[in-house]
Amino acid sequence: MAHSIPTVTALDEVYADSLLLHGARYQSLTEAFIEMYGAMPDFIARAPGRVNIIGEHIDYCGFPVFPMAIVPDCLIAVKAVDESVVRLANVNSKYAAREFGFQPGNIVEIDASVHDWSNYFKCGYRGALEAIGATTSPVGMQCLMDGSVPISVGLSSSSAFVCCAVMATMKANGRVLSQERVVETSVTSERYIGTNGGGMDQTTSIMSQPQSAAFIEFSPMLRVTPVKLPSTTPPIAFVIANTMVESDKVAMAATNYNLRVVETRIGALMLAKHLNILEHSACANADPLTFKTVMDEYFAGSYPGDRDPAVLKWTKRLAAMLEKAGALFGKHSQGFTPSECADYLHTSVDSLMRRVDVDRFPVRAERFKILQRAQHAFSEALRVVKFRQICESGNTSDECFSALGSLMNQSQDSCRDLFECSCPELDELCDIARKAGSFGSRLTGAGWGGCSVHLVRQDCCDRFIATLKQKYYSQRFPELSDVDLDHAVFATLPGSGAAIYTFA
Ligand code: NG1
Ligand code: MG
Repeated sequence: MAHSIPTVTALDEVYADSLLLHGARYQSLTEAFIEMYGAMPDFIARAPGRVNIIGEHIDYCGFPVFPMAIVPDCLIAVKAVDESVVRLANVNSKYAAREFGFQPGNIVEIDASVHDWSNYFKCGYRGALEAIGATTSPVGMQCLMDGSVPISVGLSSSSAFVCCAVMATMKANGRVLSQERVVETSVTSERYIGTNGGGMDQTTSIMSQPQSAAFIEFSPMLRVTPVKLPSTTPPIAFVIANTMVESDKVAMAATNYNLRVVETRIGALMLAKHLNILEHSACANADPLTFKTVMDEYFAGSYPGDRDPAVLKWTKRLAAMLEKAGALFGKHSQGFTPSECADYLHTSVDSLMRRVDVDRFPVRAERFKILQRAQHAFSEALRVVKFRQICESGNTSDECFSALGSLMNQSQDSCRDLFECSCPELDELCDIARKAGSFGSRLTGAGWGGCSVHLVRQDCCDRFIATLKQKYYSQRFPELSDVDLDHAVFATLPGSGAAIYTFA
């Protein structure tokens, strides 16, 4: 049966680039939707994945990060219907269709211990209903998803999905909230899955501007500044290379991701105590207390650096924090036991653990390596600020790219040695990449596997990628097909942020 399908249109013309790139995908998603549900969808929601250029594991410390949206994305075609059920299907037959009913007034339960692709949708769905206060009489929804972000490799397929579900649910229920509210809702929603994430991925997905990376500040409030990457001839590109080591962030959360969050939080409490500001209301009432808040409070008021240009101010303040952290934690390079931390803070282990959310996000560790985590966080924050400054300097010489690359390399070293979130495959891939001509190479996303990102001149990309295939992939993963390889390693430029598409 032939259907005449109206053309998909972008609500806002800045988002038209995604349509140009993926017009065919939108049309075939629409056709598949009609095939499945027998009617046109009302709209298609789109949210992209991201690659983090620099600023790893510091979003939850309150420090700025510098990611960009990528072209691969999550699309959900949606029709609002008059029944108390949400139907969710995927164009990829690997993911079986799901449906869940809802009772007026009841929230949707998410069992994070049972891994299922629909959990991410449920997170976004539940968060969106809570945000718009529509838990009593939401509409039913027919949904069909098409995702192109590789899964579990640090490119934020999860956040793309959650953000998309949040937008889809809000739109289906006739509500439009500000971008900031959508971000906030998506961040809280994704925590239902069991990881205590920062806000980088959702902010990038929702708020990225076309052709720009995003300098994201979280504190004192969320602010996104689009930053153009230096434009040169020949231009530069970021090559993403997947180690093919899957890192299951949810399953490993207690010893990896959530543990790092806890280590930085306890570090912030102890540092505030050391600086005699823990009782100040800015620190006492902060939930959570982050390194950034401690730094701001310590320098609040009459610090002479207040009149300095931004980069100089950051440099002075972060250097001072590094020194203070060194003085406080330096003798404990083996880490602190939970009771050592509690004693220092004159509190009990139980109440300290509650303060850092361990009841909601359990962790497992004998010792917290606070010195190393603090050193990473403060030095990484400085690298982010410097990276942005170079991008905005207007300098497009090779020296400028070497300087950017060197910051990326330092970030990788810090992730490997201080934050301990790299792995042998990531280290090896970065090594090979630097020898193959990247200006800089590092892991991207949470780490412990997943993807790496490399700054490369665009006219060298093909040769660069060929070298990685030969030296890394054919050695470690000779079974990969050419198609697999094209998904594993590819060049990318900044894509645009999330949008809702309707039909002309
Ligand atoms: P991944 O695991 O790559 O999606 C996570 C966090 C980010 C950030 C990075 C590390 C979520 C949704 N994402 O990303 O907030 O902390 O790790 O920089 O938890
Ligand atoms: Mg993720």
